[in-house]
Amino acid sequence: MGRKLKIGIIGYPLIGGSGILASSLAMELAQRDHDIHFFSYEKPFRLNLDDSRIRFHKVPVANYRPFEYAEYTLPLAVKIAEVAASEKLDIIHAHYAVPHATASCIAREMIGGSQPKIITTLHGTDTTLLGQNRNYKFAIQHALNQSDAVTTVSESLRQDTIKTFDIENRIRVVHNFFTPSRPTRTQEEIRKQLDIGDDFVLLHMSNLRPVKRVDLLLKTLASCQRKERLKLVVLAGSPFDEFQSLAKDLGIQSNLRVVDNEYLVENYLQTADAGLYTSERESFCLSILETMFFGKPSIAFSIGGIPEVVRNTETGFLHSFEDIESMAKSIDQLVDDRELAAKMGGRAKEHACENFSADLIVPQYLDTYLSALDEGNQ
Ligand code: GMT
Repeated sequence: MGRKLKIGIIGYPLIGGSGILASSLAMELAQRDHDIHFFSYEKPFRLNLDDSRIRFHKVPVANYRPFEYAEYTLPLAVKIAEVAASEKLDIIHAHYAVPHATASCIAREMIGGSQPKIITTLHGTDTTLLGQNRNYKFAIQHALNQSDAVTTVSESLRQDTIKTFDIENRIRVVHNFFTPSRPTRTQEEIRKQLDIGDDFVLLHMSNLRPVKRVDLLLKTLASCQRKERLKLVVLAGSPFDEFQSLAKDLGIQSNLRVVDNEYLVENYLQTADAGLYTSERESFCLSILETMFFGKPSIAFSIGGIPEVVRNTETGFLHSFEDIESMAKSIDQLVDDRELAAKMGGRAKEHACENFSADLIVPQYLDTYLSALDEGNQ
C-alpha cells in the first residue's frame, strides 16, 4: 500500500459526465483506502456515502438581498478552506475550472501556504464554451495557471485548451473511466415495459443540452430504412417535451421511447443493441464508454474526443458531422446483421476494459497527485 492521501474532490451534482466521473473517482479512491471529502451544493446521484472513507460537504448557497443572483464561488471557497485546514488535505481535485478551481485557489489563499495542492481536470465546456467568452476566459486561465497540475479527459480537449488559453502548466491527458454496476432488472422486463418486442434498440443517454443535437438524433432515426424493426430509447436527463413536435413532423413517434428521471442506466444499457450519439461537440462522451462496457457498439459523429474512444468500423461507426444519411445506413446495416452488432459490441467491451478501466485510469490520477506533492517539496 502506497501513501494514504487526504483528497478533496469538487464536482457538479447534475446529470452529466463530469459529475459521474468525479463521483466514481471518489469511490474508487476510497476503495484504495484514501480519505475523500466531496464538495458540492447537492449530493451527486451516483456518489455512494455508505463508505465511511467518503464524507460529503454540502455547500450552502444563500441568496442575500443585494445579490440579484445566488453566489456559489465564495461559500464553496470557504467550505474548502475550512475542511482543508481542519483535515489537513493533501490534494484538492477540481472537476471544472469554473468555479471549482477558482474557489480552490481562493481557499488556499485564505489558509495561506502552498498546501493543499490543486489539481484541475477540464471536462469540456471550460474550454469549448466559457473559454470563448471574454467574461470568463482570463478567470479560467488564471485558475489553470494557479493549479499545480491540469488534466484533460482527451487529447482533443488538450489541443483545444492549448489553443484557447495561455497556459504555463503542462497538460496531462487522463482519459475517463467507467465501472459498470450490475443491472437490477432483466432485459425482458425492460423490453416489456417499453413495449419494444425484439426490435433492434438504439440507446441515447444525455442531458439533451443543445450541444447534443437532439434534432439530428431524430432526423437520423427518420432517415433509417429499417424503421419497422427499430426503436430509439432516449434516457432523458432533462424534459424531452420541446422535441416531441419534431418527432411528430418526422413521423417517428411510434419508434421513439422516452424515459425520464432514470438513474439505473445499466438496465437499459444491457437491453440496447447499439448507442446513437449526434453531439456537435464532445470532449470524450462518457455515455459511449458506458455503452461499450455493456458490449454494444456506438454510432456517432467523428468530432472532438470521440475518435479516441470509438474505433471506426471496429467498435462502432463514425461519420462526418451532420452526415445523417451515412449514419442511418450504418444503423440499417446493424439492424440487418445483428451478429455484426454483437461482434462489434464484443470488441467495444474489450477495448473499453483494456483502455478505460478504473484500474488503469485511477493510478494515473494518483500519480498526478503524488507528482504535485513531490514537486512542492523540492
Ligand atoms: O455535456 C455533457 O453531457 C455534460 C458534461 C459534463 O461536464 O458533465 O460533459 C463533459 O464531460 C464529460 C466527462 O468528462 C465528457 O464525457 C463529455 O464529452 C463532456 N461534454 C462536452 O464536451 C460537451
